[in-house]
Amino acid sequence: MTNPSSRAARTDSVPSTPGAPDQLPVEHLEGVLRAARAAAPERGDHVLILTHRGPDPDAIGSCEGMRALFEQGFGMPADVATVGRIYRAENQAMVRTLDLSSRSYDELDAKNFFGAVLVDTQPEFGHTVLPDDIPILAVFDHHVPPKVEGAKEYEIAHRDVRLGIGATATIVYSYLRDKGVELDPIVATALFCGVRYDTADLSRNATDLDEEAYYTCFRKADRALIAEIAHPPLPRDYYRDLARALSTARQHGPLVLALLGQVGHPEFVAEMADFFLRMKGASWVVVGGACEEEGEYVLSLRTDYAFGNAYPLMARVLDGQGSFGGHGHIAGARIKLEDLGESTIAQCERKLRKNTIAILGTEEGELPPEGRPLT
Ligand SMILES: [Mn+2]
Repeated sequence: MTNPSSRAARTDSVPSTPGAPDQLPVEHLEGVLRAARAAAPERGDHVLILTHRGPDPDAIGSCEGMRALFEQGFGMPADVATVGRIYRAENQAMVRTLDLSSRSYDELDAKNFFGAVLVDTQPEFGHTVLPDDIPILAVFDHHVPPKVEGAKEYEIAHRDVRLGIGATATIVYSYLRDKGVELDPIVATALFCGVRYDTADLSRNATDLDEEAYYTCFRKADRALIAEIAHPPLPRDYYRDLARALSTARQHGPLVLALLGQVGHPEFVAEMADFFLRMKGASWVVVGGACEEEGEYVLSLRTDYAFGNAYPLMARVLDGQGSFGGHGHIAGARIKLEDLGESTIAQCERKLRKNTIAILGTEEGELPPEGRPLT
């Protein structure tokens, strides 16, 4: 997740690393885990590693790095568990080509674990499922925590949230480095992909530590696997959805609007938003699609560097419907649908189109409401 406009401020911000001033974060973490293990002899000796729903490369890479830290650095068996399917071809390729093993969250037996850690997310975030009966001992993240009135605040013994850092994988890398764990090619590749995708190859939000993680991991990584992950085979459905996105999208002055009806998965909506924003003359983009598995209409909004904040625009597009979040030039939203019938989706899209065009109307003057096809 990125916010280019606040790069300078974020890069200079002081990391909130836990522990005493003369103690390395990894020493504090190890102490927390050992104490929790000793305090709960009736529980299993495994640590559970969790991340947000629909994990991205930074989340997946951070999980694998953590697993290496616990197993090789601390001698503690660790399991990674994920919630929700991984859809994007690049992310699936990462799991497949690196042969990463993660368990489905639903199949876990809680008593095997004396504690859990969260990477690339925080317990207060809505897109994160927390275990009922496993204590969360540590959190590693680089996102700004949400301010929700009256929301539960979690007491976490080791909370390492560094807003200045480009990727959680970078934070995890620093623990492995400080503990002296030798990175094998799989772990190095996983961490490299995390830093690479969250910082766009160090082009945004990248600190000196991100740079160190990126180059060190790259040197130890398997380059053939990196190439495979960057250019994975795409399913036939992908081309069908792409053709529809291209024919459905309309340009209204600086806006590209593409409401796609039903789509295969939510990641496709975000991917198309990024894709359309690259069009010359496009300053902001709204893409939406209904996802059967989620029973929701998913929206992605992007603005270019000069255009400004995505968040207030998304508020106007939704006009009170659904839930949304965002920062900088990126915003995402979800609207619960009663059913996924054609007419329900069409009605939802009519409203969204009207709200979006209304924003233009006030800023761009007279524009044809039907817009101009891209192709
Ligand atoms: Mn991240």
